[in-house]
Amino acid sequence: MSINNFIDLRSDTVTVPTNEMRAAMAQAEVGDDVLGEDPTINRLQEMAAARMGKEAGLFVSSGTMGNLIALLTHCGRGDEIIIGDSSHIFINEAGGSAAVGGIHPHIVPTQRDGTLRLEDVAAAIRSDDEHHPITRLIAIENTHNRSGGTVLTAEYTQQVADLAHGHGLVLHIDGARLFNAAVALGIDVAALARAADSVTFCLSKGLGAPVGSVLCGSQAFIKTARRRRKMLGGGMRQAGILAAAGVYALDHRVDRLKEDHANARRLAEGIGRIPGLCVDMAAVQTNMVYFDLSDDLPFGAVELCRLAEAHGVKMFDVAPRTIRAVIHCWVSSAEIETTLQILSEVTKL
Ligand code: TLP
Repeated sequence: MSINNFIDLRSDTVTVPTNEMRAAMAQAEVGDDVLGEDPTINRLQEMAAARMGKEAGLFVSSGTMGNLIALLTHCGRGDEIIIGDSSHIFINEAGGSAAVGGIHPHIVPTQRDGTLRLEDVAAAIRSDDEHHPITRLIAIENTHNRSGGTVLTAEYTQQVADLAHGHGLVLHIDGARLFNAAVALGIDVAALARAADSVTFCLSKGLGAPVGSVLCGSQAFIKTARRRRKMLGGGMRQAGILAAAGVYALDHRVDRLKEDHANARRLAEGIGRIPGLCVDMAAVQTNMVYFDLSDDLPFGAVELCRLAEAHGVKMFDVAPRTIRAVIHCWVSSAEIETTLQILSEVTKL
């Protein structure tokens, strides 16, 4: 099951397409998508919109591009967006919305469970004063990556949407792993997306496609988003070959995410039993395990990752004493056990 002979837990972005997915890609009907004539892309966009409970969808090259296009579509230069201080948009998207769109980020603290406190968001909304930027949008992230892959509920999402709409703002969801959230909650993904004005989700993470995300929203929103995508050079041509992997993923790879969640829990429980390592089990809700090195271990996260890699397990050090392990379809339950053995071995003093 491993990828290139490693148990690769760095991210679910490392997943490679299965033979069945590759066959679907090879057989895809294609056309010029800038002219709207790629039947496979059109199909993926329709499927995605239907799943999200939105009118329309737009196939984009990545989660980062989906978020950027959403922000460029909702906001103008000098407008302000309210986002979490540990959101992917704030930390990991190269400042794209500021660089490309002149959009001003107003950050509020992300809580341990990945939510933003409604009071903090409300306090961040600007008053009508010519000194201020104009608040235009609130963005939340579900699942929340840096909080451990934590799940935001439909009720919470609705509360943020009500707050946004009550102030004439829009709500965008970075739903890179929204299907993980829906599977963890055992609900229809549309229940998590419905209240938002736009949502983007990734095909190239736990769903196992090699490329792509879909941005969904109203017909009018997607019409403008298409123009923004073109502006960014993201108008692809016969990309139905890529979209076919997405269609296959939506048809065949969603329900199995629960296996990844079960494996993540098994890994977390095992790590919790290894002296020198600690896990906050409350944060292990989907396919991610963030764990800390206790002070008595004489080395840090970089060194532990290096030792584990030398034994065939790749992980990312995300802070000096914190490591992230992400479970996906190329990690078997047997490899969870192997990983635990290796971690016990390399942390022995
Ligand atoms: N996250 C990647 C890295 O960029 C950190 C990962 O390995 O987790 N939103 C969220 C919540 C994400 O976690 C990611 C990717 C994205 C957006 C961006 O997706 P891509 O990589 O397709 O641009």
